Amino acid sequence: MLSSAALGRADEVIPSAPADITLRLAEITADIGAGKTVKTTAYNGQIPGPLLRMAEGKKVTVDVVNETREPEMVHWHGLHIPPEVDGAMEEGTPMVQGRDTRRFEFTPQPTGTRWYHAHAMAGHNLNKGSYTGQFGMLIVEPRENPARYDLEVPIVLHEWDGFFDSDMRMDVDYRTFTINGKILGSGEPVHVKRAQRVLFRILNASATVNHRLALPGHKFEVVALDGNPVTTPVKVPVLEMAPGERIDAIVEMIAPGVWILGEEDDKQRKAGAGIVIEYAGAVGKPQWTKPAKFTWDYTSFGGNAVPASPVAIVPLVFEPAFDGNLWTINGKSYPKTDPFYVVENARNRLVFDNRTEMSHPVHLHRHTFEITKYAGKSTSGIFKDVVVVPAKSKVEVDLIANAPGPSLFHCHQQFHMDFGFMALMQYKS
Ligand SMILES: [Cu+2]
Repeated sequence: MLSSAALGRADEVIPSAPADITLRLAEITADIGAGKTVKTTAYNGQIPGPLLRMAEGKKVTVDVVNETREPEMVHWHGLHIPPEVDGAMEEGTPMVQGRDTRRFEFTPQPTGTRWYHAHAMAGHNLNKGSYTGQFGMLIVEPRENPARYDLEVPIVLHEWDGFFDSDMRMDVDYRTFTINGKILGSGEPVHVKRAQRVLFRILNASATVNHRLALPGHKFEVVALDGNPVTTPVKVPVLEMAPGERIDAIVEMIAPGVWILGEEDDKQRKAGAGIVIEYAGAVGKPQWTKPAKFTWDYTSFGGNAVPASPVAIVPLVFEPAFDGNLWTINGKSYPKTDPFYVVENARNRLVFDNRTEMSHPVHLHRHTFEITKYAGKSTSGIFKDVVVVPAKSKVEVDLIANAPGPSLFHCHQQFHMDFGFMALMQYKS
């Protein structure tokens, strides 16, 4: 506790000096365009929350002012920070009680596209946790920016008006989708110029929905996954992202016009999942054309280095339980799951063995892992904190365990996390 307390603090008593950042949690009625509003809890009265920029290795203080009646938690997704401030009750981060304020202090690392969001159980309440407006992008800036681009555009996906699509209440569906808090056609277009290199920083802040995005007439050069530069930047026509994932992609503006950057699925795009990209001087109705069939494959961005042998191999088996209402890790559902153990300062291999009929985007807090084998294919140099484990497949990831303390591991699909798909990773003593 002592060593990590030196790196991160969660204080109840607020010193008089103002914090670097203040996040005010309150219920708002947000105008999302097309005559629609949503009533939800959000940060600083806006959706998404403010785009935060922090400098690598420079300590920050954040005041979380909870103006709601309910205890809340802000999780710093993708940061390697101590459990006391990471933002997960299960790791020991203190909740911010209703009508209370707490100051968090930590040193952000590593650099890249990160994000912050609510971390609470929602169960069947579709107005809680990641179903709400409590999400925002966080960029941890490197001392020197390695990428060459002319314009940076954050793209944040979310959805609203959730409902259960049957009496069984096992699958959540949505009536409305937004990018950067607005229904397609309602927000300000992204203004670009011919020959510009535009860096899109894209975040799927959905509670439960996978997205596939395209921009007709253009390709995405994927330069980073979950904020971490890839070994082999490749141009692709479609980006695929599960809840929690981020993609940094550079688009060369080579096709003047007015376009829709949008979800491939017609139903979701027509329900709002898109944003207009407008070239200077171009006029007319935003154009959409369906992309050619494309299979997203993480390993296309990887290399072929052979990883060193791990000192420990940790199997994690995912199975449904009972009538499919619960998920299990190694035979048990959270909170009854057993912690799994890794060896400190060593290479540990986690083997995700998905024996279920659907894919799961699993997330490990406070660490970054490297994909070493994906559905039978060896790869290297792809560093992530969320990875989609396809149905009936195995994914192996290596992790250098250098952030002692409890770390939460869970499916980032909120409805799966809430129904058992969660366990704690601990360091062997
Ligand atoms: Cu899942």
